[in-house]
Amino acid sequence: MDRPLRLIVVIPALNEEATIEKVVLAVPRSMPGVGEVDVLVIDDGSTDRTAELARSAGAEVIHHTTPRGVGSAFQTALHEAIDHGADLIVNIDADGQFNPTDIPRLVAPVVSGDADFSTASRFMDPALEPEMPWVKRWGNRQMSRLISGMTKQRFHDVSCGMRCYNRRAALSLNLLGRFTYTQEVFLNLAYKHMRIVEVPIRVRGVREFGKSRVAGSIFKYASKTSRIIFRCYRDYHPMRFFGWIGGIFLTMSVLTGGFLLWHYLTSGVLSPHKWAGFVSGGFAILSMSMFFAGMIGDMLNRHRIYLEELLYRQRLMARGDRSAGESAE
Ligand SMILES: Nc1nc2c(ncn2[C@@H]2O[C@H](COP(=O)(O)OP(=O)(O)OP(=O)(O)O)[C@@H](O)[C@H]2O)c(=O)[nH]1
Ligand SMILES: [Mg+2]
Repeated sequence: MDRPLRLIVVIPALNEEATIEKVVLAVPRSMPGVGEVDVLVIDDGSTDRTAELARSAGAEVIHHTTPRGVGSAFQTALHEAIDHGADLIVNIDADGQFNPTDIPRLVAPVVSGDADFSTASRFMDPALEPEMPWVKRWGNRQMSRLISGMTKQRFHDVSCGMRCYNRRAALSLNLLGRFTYTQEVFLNLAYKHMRIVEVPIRVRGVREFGKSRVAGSIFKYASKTSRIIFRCYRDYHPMRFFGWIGGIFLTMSVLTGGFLLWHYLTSGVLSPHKWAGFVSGGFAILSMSMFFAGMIGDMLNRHRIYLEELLYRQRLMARGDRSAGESAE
């Protein structure tokens, strides 16, 4: 870039008056490779003094009249930061779990051009693993395993709310999850072959004040995030997604059909297991319909790629960026 990079730090916040001021004030205003630093707080209908304290600490505040979820808040933050001309976007939480003075370490691999996206990692370096309830630690590990399997890349922490995006990564993100964004971002960027780097950073495992706004109920968190993750996986890899389900149905059909065939070959009659023939046929039909769903999904996926490319170029044009040549995927 022939001009200093502009960094915008975005902070989604819901009733965080106890910590928001300290977090905004602690954001370093200069760091290597960065010219300007601004802070943007996305206040999701907080009923306490979050917005007022954020503003008095020097942040710009964007309001959602009613809570829409941290996923929606992050989407607003992303679009606002792009419209504000950000070259780099960092997101951190408002509850003080992340130390803003770690931002220079987080952005370094992106500023140097080694990565399009970097995330703070609580589990990459065992020496930095934070104290947290075992179920949360286990849950985080399962999420990392799932996303690593879906992207065929090894990740240690896919649920941490402290990340940095370069312009290409930010402009190519198209997120749909309202409840949260953390894992969907990984899938979105990994499927677009963005260079992803984890930076081991010490994070406070349990928030200092109040109860979690996102992970209050582990079951609610698990079910809502799984829905976001599997819908994203389905859209990017429909043949794999429906292929898996179709394969399970086909196995059931072969097993029940095989049982009936074995019974017939050993006894010379179909009774009393004619039911296995109907069940096998039913599973075969389900399996075929899954394969057709996969084919249709694959056709839609091609349109998704065209659309995302269009969106990417439209966002570049809107910014008056000369580098319209580069593509999102
Ligand atoms: N704008 C907005 N921000 C939210 C919402 N829910 C949570 N947040 C913010 O998102 C960040 C992460 O939420 P947390 O509740 O800390 O979630 P967590 O870190 O997974 O859970 P803890 O470890 O218990 O803190 C915090 O800054 C919250 O204020 C929401 O609905 N809207
Ligand atoms: Mg938190």
